[in-house]
Amino acid sequence: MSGTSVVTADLFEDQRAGREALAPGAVWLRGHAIDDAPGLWDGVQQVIAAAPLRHLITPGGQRMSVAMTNCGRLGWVSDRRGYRYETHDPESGHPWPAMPPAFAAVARRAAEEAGYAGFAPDACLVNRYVPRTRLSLHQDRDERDYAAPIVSVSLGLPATFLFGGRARNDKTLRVPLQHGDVVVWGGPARLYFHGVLPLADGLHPLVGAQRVNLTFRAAG
Ligand code: MD3
Ligand code: FE
Repeated sequence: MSGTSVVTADLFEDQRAGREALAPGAVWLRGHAIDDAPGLWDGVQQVIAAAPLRHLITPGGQRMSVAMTNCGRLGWVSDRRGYRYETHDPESGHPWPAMPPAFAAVARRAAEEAGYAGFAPDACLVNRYVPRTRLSLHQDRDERDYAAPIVSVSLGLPATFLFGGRARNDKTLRVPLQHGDVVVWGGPARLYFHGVLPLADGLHPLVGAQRVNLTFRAAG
């Protein structure tokens, strides 16, 4: 075998090693989007310029500590009336900004890698965490079809993700998500409870003192 082939084989092994099953249907692809991160980060700034990050209000009247915006045909919103997907940004009255082509490409490739060929997200929720921001345990149930997975991409500071089970009281697994990690949530895991612990202080060389998470959804 030539030296080049050996190197190629080793890289392949490493990539497979970066793949971990977290639960039935949930596949953690460590570092899968690391080379895409600068392009994704550019896209995030364009989206935020068109549809600024904002703190949504829960139906119970609480201000969410995570700041959010969306791109794609549909965007997730919350207010006193409930949780839902909308075609227009309620702050501006304009359609949500288009999904940058690089976003859809990364989501599609990751889904395919996890066994979901043909994933075509119509919504991308952008979540921004600064230190001490947390996301309490919840399920994602506002999408039309639970057969499609949700693909998440982490950028910036690391976070501890909590991954539970079908019931709110099920014990939770702690997953240290890092810049460039992608997780595909399909199958039974699609409806499992999950959340994010308060973000720790830090400074990321590309993203700064924050974490941005992209979740790609087939919502409509
Ligand atoms: C497991 N976001 O936006 S991404 C969310 O890091 C959300 O911002 C978190 O939970 C974040 O709803 C976690 C990982 C994730 C996203 C959706 C899931 C995990 C999931 C849906 C079902 C099961
Ligand atoms: Fe969620």
